[in-house]
Amino acid sequence: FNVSRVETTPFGDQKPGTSGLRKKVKVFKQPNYLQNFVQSTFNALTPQNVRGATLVVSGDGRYFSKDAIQIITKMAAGNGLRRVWVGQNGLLSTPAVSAVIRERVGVDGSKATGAFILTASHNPGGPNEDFGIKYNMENGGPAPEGITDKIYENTKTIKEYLTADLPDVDITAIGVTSYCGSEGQFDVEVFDSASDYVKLMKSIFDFESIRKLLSSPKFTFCYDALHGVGGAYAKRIFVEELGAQESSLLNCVPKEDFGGGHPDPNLTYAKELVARMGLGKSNSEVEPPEFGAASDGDADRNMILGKRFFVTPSDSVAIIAANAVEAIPYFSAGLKGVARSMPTSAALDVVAKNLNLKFFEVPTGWKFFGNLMDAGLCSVCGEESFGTGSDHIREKDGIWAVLAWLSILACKNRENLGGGKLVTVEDIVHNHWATYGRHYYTRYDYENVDAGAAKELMACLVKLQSSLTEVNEIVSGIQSDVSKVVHADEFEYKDPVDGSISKHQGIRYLFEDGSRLVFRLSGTGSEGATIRLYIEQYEKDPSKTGRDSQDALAPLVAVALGLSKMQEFTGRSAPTVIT
Ligand code: VG1
Ligand code: CO
Repeated sequence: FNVSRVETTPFGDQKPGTSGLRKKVKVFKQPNYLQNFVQSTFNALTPQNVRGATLVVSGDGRYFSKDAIQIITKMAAGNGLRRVWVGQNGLLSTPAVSAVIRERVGVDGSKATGAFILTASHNPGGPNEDFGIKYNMENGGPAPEGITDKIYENTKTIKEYLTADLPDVDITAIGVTSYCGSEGQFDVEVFDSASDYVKLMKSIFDFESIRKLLSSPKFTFCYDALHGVGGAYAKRIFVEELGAQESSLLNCVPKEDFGGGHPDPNLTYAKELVARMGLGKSNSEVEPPEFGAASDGDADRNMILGKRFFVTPSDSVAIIAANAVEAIPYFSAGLKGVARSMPTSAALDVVAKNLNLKFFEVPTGWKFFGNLMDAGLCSVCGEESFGTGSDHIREKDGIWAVLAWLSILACKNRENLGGGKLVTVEDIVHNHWATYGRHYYTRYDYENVDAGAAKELMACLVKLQSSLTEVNEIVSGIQSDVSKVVHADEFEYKDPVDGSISKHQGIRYLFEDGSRLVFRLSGTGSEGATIRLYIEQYEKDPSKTGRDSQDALAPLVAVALGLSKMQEFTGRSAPTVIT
C-alpha cells in the first residue's frame, strides 16, 4: 500500500468531554472531521505508541461505527502502526476494550498499547443521533486530561493527516489479513468480541456458585442490554456459562440504533425491564423476577433491580464494597481501598470508615480512578451515574457489576437454596441500611438547556458562595426545617499519585447534618447544555430509613431549586430525567 498526506483545516469544536468526543453523526460525517481527531490523537501520543504499535479499534456498534473503523484502520497504516485489532463486526464493550488492552496476546504474541473506542455510551444512535470516539491508554483506561488537552490543542492547528490506500477490511470474519507497505507489514486481526472478557470474568468470580443460584427454581433472573453491545456478552456469560434461561435476556441483539431507544439503564429509559420487575405503573399478573439488571450502549453502566425494588448506584457500590471480600474470590485477600466520584453519595464513605479502608473522592469521570488503581490504592469504585467497577480493568463495567451482585446473592443464599427463605436484593439493601445508615439520594437532569443560561446559573451559584450568611437566609426562607449550610465551594481535585490538579469539578453546598447539594454541567452531551443537580441526605436512625426517597428529599429539592433559580434561568418547571 501507499501512504498519502491529505491536507485539512481545523474544526473548532473537537474538545473531548468527560468521556471522549461526542457529537451528532452529521457532525462526524463532515469531510475530514473524524480524520482530524484521529490524527490529532496520534500526534499527541509518544512515538513508540504509534510507530510499530498495536491499536484496538471497536465499539458499541452504533451507526457510523463500520465506516469509522475503515477510516481509522487506513490512518493507522498511514501512521506506521504495525497492526490493528478489531472485535468481530466491530463490537467490543468499553470494559472489554480495557480488558483486551491489558490481557490479550495476539496470534503473533503482540500486545496492544491503546484503543479507539467508538461509542457515545448511553446516548441514542442512528443517522440523526450521536456518535463518539475516545482514546484509551496502555493501562486500559481513558486518556488522562494531559493527553486530552494535547489532542484538543492539536485539533486547533492540524494541517494534514496520513492515510493508506488499503482496500476495505472485512470485519465480519475472524482472522488476520496482512498488507505490505513501503515501510513494512501492516496487519488487521479480527477476533472474537467476548472470549478475552469472559476469561477475565471467570478468573474473578466463582462461576460455580453463581450457576447454582441461577439454576435454583427459587431464583429468577432478567437482563436487558437495551440493544447495546452488552448483548454480545450476555448470552455467552449468563446462558452458556451460568445456565440462565434464554428467555431471561431482553433486547440482547446489538443494533446500530439501539432499536430506536435510549440505551441508558435507568428507571426512565429501561422501560421494559422496569415493567418486568414490577416497578412503575405496570400491573402485570406475572410474578416479577428476583433480580433484574440492565446495561447501557457500550455496557459500562449498570442498573441493579430487585423484585419491585430499585438499588441506587451509590448504594450498589457501597454494598459491593462491604461484601466483596466474602463473596468474590478476586478480593479474598482484602480491598486495597475504595473510591467514588464527588457527586456520588457518601454511602461508600461510611463503609470505608467502618472497615478501615483507604478512601478517595475524585471528580466525575472514570479517568480519575485509573491512577489510584495503577498505584495499588483502590480496588472497588463507583459513580452515582450507574457506573461501578474494580481494578480488574480501568473502565466501569456493567456485566461485572451484575456478576458482583449475583455473587453476593449466591453467598448470602448458600445455605438457603435447598430449604429456607431466599435472601432477596431488597433484604440485602435493608440490612445494609440497618448497619450503615441510609443515604437518601436523587439526581435531577435538565437536558438540552440553553448553554448561555446554564453558564449563568452556575456563575450565580459560585458567586453566592462568597456569603454563607446570605445563603442561609435564602435557605431558611425557602424551607425552615433543613439544616444550615456550613461550607460551599467548587470542587477541586489534586491527584494523590501524579499531583495534577483538576479545577471547576462541580459546585457544592454542604449542610451541617451531612446533606449535600451539588450542581454540575454535563460533559458528555452533544447539544446545548445539561445541568445536573445531585441531592443527598443521610439518615442514621434505623426507624427512618424506609421512606420514599422523593418524599424524604422534597425539602432539600425545594432549597436547591430556589437557591439556583432553576426555573428563572432555564424556563423549566421540571427536570427531563430524575434518577
Ligand atoms: C456522565 C456521568 C459520569 C460518567 C460519564 C461517562 O458524565 O455523569 O459519571 O462518568 O457520563 O459515562 P457527565 O459529564 O455527562 O455528567 V458513559 O457510560 O457516558 O461513558
Ligand atoms: Co457507557
